[in-house]
Amino acid sequence: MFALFAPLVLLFAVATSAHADSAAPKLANVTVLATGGTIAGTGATSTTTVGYTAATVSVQRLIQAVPELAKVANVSGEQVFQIASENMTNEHWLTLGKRVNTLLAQPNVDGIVITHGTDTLEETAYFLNLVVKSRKPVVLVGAMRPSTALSADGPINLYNAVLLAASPEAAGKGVLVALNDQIQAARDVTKVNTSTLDSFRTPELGLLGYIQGSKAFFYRQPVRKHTTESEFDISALQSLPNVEIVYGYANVGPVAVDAFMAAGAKGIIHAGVGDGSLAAKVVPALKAARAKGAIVVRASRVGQGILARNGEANDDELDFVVADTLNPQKARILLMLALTKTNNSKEIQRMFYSY
Ligand code: DAS
Repeated sequence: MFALFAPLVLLFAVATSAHADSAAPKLANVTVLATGGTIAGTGATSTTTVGYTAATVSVQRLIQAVPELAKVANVSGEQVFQIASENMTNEHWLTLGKRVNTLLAQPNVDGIVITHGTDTLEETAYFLNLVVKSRKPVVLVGAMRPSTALSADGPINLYNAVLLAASPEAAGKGVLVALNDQIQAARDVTKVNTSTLDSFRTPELGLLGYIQGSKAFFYRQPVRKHTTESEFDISALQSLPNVEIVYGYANVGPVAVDAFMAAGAKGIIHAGVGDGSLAAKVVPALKAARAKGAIVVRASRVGQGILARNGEANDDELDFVVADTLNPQKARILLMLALTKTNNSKEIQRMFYSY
């Protein structure tokens, strides 16, 4: 009797499974590149939120600790580095940027998440924003508490970052930073607190959106050029030009500028007080640096606002560049990449108004 119905049962089974397959959305392929940091950190007790060891947990264990990842993406992991991010170097950035571009050129990679220490996360994010040659999502994520802590933020931050990297809406918006349920732009985000969960902010220019209930919500997108619009190419680079930062404060003198120039700096970022003001005692050293061919960029230690050209100094006469709204650490990154293309100060000023 069953033999009569077997073909029908088989037909029904095939039809439902086909329907089920067609109903179930295909998950994006997301690669997690791990570099270390607090998100991979461990402490002696569950209440150790300072004085822990960063960069001890492997990428596989980070992924295994969040089984929910399998619901939002097909996740694979690579341990690129295992360092506290205060030890990030130009060489690390070149290695990471080249790996990201190699992976994103593969059709079976839909997005990338980079787990990273929070101390220099904003810098790595901005560097990648200028050198990634793809519109596919690249999301940097960290944590403010080590993996062993009560209410560790790493697992939910990683889940949100993978979900964001798997989201079609995240494509073409430049490199993104996702902590604390917020989506920030690589160019403008900065760490504003030494230890709290909401340390990553974009104080005046604003975050891009939120991640809530396993979904990404965008409300704005970056204006400045990034990723596929960028003129910078690191594929053939083995090093980056030596650019250093000098800090402005009451009573500052020329020693730091002179020392950096003696060490072979090709660019000086001056993190000045206020609107990038130059103390009279520093100006001769900066002029001498420019005369030796170094590019001098006026930035501000203040943190927000436009650095006005020909405001606190006659940049046209001094042949200096101004950083626009980039903080000193990000101005350094743009100047390093600019110097791989040109030594022309007017061309470099154009770049600071474009990226
Ligand atoms: N030392 C910090 C770093 O690796 C730890 C962290 O906050 O991630 O950036």
